[in-house]
Formats: sequence, structure tokens, C-alpha cells
Amino acid sequence: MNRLHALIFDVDGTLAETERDGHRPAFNAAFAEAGLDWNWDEALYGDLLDITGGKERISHFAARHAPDIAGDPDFAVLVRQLHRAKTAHYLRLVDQGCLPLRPGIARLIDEARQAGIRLAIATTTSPANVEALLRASLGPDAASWFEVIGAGDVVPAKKPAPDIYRWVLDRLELPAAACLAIEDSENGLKAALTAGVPCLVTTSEYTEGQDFTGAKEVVNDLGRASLADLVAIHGLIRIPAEHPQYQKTPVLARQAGHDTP
Ligand code: XBP
Ligand code: MG
Repeated sequence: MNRLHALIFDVDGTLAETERDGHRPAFNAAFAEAGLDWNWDEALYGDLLDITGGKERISHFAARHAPDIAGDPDFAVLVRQLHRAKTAHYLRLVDQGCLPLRPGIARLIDEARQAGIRLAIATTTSPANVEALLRASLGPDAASWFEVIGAGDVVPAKKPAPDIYRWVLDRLELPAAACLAIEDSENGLKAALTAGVPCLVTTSEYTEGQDFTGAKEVVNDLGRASLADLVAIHGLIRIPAEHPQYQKTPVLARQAGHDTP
């Protein structure tokens, strides 16, 4: 069985609940500044989160709701301008301490550092957003605790593509099986699994009820999880319910949470 060498954290929805009260109002402030009557309410934003990457999300929205603007020859320039403005608004919210870490995150990071478990980040959000969140919530040196920070446009394809996890693994110089990814969304889980990284899911405000098939474990939050729990989850060997072993001993299937006929 592979020993756990590194934890690879997702950011948005995992380290902190950043989407509803962080990224979303930042997008809306940028739209208002640009004189656009676009307003992403909580429900619409939840749908738009299927598209990872802020620039990609703006383009996706405009193509469907403002095709005249999306069809403009300078639309790509507008997207970059809107995203730069949005990031400035988001960083202000982070720096004001509006986006605290989720339960247990600071403690798990500390326990991992004490135990010599290496730390990395694999996120779709922009690098500046990661550094600001770590600084605001864990102090000025926190970004240096993460050996590798894979964020935003460093890879051509964003989650659910595996690119960002492969980018991080290459720089950690570790095999995927020696790591545990911690994610909040179906897109993030798919990215990790496609890269071969075992994944623990901690559901967030917008991801409750998504399909987390293939996750090592799914929890509501990490408020009561210890590093020992993460090591045990990393070592979990999931035997599918249809495995012959379960057919002969149904009680095992029940214990594993698989309904038996
Ligand atoms: C979540 C995302 C990001 C943020 C917005 O990333 O998809 O796009 O919503 O950030 P993850 P940007 O869950 O992988 O951390 O505007 O900087 O993209
Ligand atoms: Mg996320």
C-alpha cells in the first residue's frame, strides 16, 4: 500500500467558502464598473460554477446571455479587463478577512507540517487569489509552506481536466498514489481521479449533491478530521459492491454501506 507523502489542496470551496460571498460579488462589482447590467445572483452563480475559471465563466455567460457583446471582435480584451477588475475586488474582500478558512483546515495544515507530510495546491483560481487567501488566513509566510502551488492559467485546460494535478505531481516528483487530493466539487474530483490521485471530498455550499463517485471518502467538512484520519482514508481500499467477495458475504457489503438485495 502506498504511504501518504503529500496533501494536495484545492482552494475554492475547500480551503474556504469563497464562491458565494467572494468571487460572486467581485464579478458583479466588475460588471457594474464596466456599465454592464449583468448580475450573477446566488442561484445563477451556482449553475455557472460548472464552468471553471473566471474568464471562461464570463465567456460562457456572455455567449448565452449577451451574444451581441460576445460577438464583438474585441470581446477577448473585454473579458481580460473584466477579470482583472474582478480579481482586484476579490483580493480586497480576502484582505479584509471576509473569507475565513473552513473548519479544521488550519489545524490539518499544521499537523501535516509537524508530521513532515508535504503540502501542495491544485486550483483553477488565479495565483494572486491563492497567495492572498493564505496570507490573510495563515500569515505572511504561509504560501512558502506549500512546495508547489498550481493555479489558474499555468495549464491549458482547467478542471475537470487533470492538467493542474499532473503539473503539481511533476513538480513534487511524486507518484499520484503517494498523494491525497482534498476537493469540494465534482469537477475537482474528476481532475484528481483522471490524474490518478486518490481524493477526499469535503462538500461545500454549492457542491452538495454532486456526483462524487470514485472519492475515497465524502465528508461535510474537516472540522473533526485528524491527519491520522486522512492517512487512513488515503489507505482505504474500496471493494466494489459487485465484487464476488460481497456476493458470498453480504454482511460485509452492508458494513461498507453497499445495499445488498
Ligand atoms: C474554483 C474556480 C475558480 C473561481 C474563480 O477553483 O473555478 O475559477 O471560481 O477564480 P478551485 P478565478 O475550486 O479549483 O479552487 O476568477 O481566479 O478563476
Ligand atoms: Mg473547489
